[in-house]
Amino acid sequence: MLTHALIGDEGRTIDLGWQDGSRSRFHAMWLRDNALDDQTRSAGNGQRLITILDIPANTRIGAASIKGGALEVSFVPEQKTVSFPAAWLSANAYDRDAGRQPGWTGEATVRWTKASMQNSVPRAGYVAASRDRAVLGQWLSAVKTYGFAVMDDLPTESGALCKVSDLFGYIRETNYGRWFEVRAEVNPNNLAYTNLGLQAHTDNPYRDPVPTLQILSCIENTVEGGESSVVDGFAVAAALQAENPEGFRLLSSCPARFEYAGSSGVRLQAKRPMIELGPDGELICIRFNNRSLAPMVDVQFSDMEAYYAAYRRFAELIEDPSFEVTFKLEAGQAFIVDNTRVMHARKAFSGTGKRWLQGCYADKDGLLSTLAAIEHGFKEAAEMSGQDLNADTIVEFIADIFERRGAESYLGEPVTMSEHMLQGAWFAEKDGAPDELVAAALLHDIGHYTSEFGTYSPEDVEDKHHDEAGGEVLAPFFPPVIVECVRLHVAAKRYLCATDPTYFGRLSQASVHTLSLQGGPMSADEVAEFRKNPFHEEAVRVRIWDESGKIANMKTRAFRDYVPLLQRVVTQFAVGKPA
Ligand code: OGA
Ligand code: NM2
Ligand code: ZN
Repeated sequence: MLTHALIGDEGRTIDLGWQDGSRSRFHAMWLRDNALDDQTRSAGNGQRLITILDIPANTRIGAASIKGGALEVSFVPEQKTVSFPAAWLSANAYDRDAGRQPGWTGEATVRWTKASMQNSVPRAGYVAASRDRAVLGQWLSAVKTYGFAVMDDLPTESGALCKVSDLFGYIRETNYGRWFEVRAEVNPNNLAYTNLGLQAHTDNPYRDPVPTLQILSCIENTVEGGESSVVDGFAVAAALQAENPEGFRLLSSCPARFEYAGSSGVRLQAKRPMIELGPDGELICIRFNNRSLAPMVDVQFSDMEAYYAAYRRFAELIEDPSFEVTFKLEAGQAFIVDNTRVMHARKAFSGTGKRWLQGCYADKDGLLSTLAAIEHGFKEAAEMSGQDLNADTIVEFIADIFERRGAESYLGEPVTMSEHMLQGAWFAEKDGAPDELVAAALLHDIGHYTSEFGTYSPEDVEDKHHDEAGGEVLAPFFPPVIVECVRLHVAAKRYLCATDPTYFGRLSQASVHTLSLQGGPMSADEVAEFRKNPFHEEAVRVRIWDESGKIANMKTRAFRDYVPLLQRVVTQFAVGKPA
């Protein structure tokens, strides 16, 4: 809640007061640049439409007032009036003390040691993570918070590690390939490919930019030894800083050199510190790899002794068992590390048995983006018009939307929205479909009503497609098979058009028209990708009922008749879900 707004500094700043007595000042120029109106930002994608040069250099606040939980500001000389929601101002306030020590990290980072982590290693099953966005969200969130996580239940086949990166983003291909085999070889081009133990390290510090994630998966591990361990480089760096601030300063301010020239045609080199701080002192990256450290030539002669002492102490701390979390990867398990933070090691292993791992690199921006999108979806669902939505209230909430808005027309078809969805459910029932698929057919177009599921916010810049939007709002309450059928109902049409020669002929005129907007029939690659979805067959069935549900004046059940069925699937899902 805003309590006051005082223009200061001849309109160059404004001083806002909050209910709790705190204040935040903003600059006129900053507010103008960040205006939320659709002349300044595209309503569709949220991108800024103007440049700094479109804003007069002498921009001032001419008038300001608080109106209904928002700040209204008029800028001169533009004579432009815009409104900033209080929640937006509070979330974006920048008027606070700098006061952070070098080596700080944000709240999202939690440092760990063996004592805090060995018995609570973050993990998820692959099948659960691929079907349930909540499980995936928790797993990704652990990677963000702790810098590593284990994944269980992968297929024990070559390439399975790509399934892990597919969950959140993209593989970073390098000279080692899209992925690489990690097993003992006769003429290894890297000590990785021997049975030697490997000191805890980050991978590829000789690359710039460094790969920010590494996935290591296990197909077979029947050797003696060969355990994996991980060490929180941020925890070790903090320990070093506490006992030897000058050493920390040297490792973070002098560039080290890294290189790799182990195979022909490759001479990778990078000049970066072992402990990297951002421009504001934030701890952003650890690079530590004895195998590829090159001669250090950027440390002053007078600093070199102290630099080496600090490097040695850093290494001692890294080797200290109290920082190390150990596990032995079994066939079908993988782990992911934030390669800018968490170091990984392996113990030496014997010649008997077989150890076959595969590794790949990927990047954290994609992982964090996927996590943020999942969290945003859940938040939106939770905030639904201020209602407390849960397994007991969601069905009534949806019934209410149907009743209020079902009569809206279904564009280009001779039926209303609710007739269309009820017909789909009816055809599903007639085919003897299980409850889940009847529910999916009934709810498949719920994405046209997602504005009901959250308060409109000017930060909402996505122009979501109704299929994805529908899947997103249902995900917290309905089982994955329903969520996926809803999410894929447009894709299923494109799939059927590509794979069933008779299907196109069955499309209504309006559906033919939208098909081209939706990308036309799928390509062969898209078809292969679609078939990878564990629910693709169900999604196709739902699509066929969807297509049938466009009959004028057909008699169906009422939405109310489906409430018990919907409640059954919601309750079953809620009961089956871990707390
Ligand atoms: C590596 C590596 C781990 C392992 O190759 O860089 O860390 O368990 N390997 O073999
Ligand atoms: N491999 C496994 O960074 C490194 O050189 C560690 C990387 C060869 C891709 C090994
Ligand atoms: Zn490695």
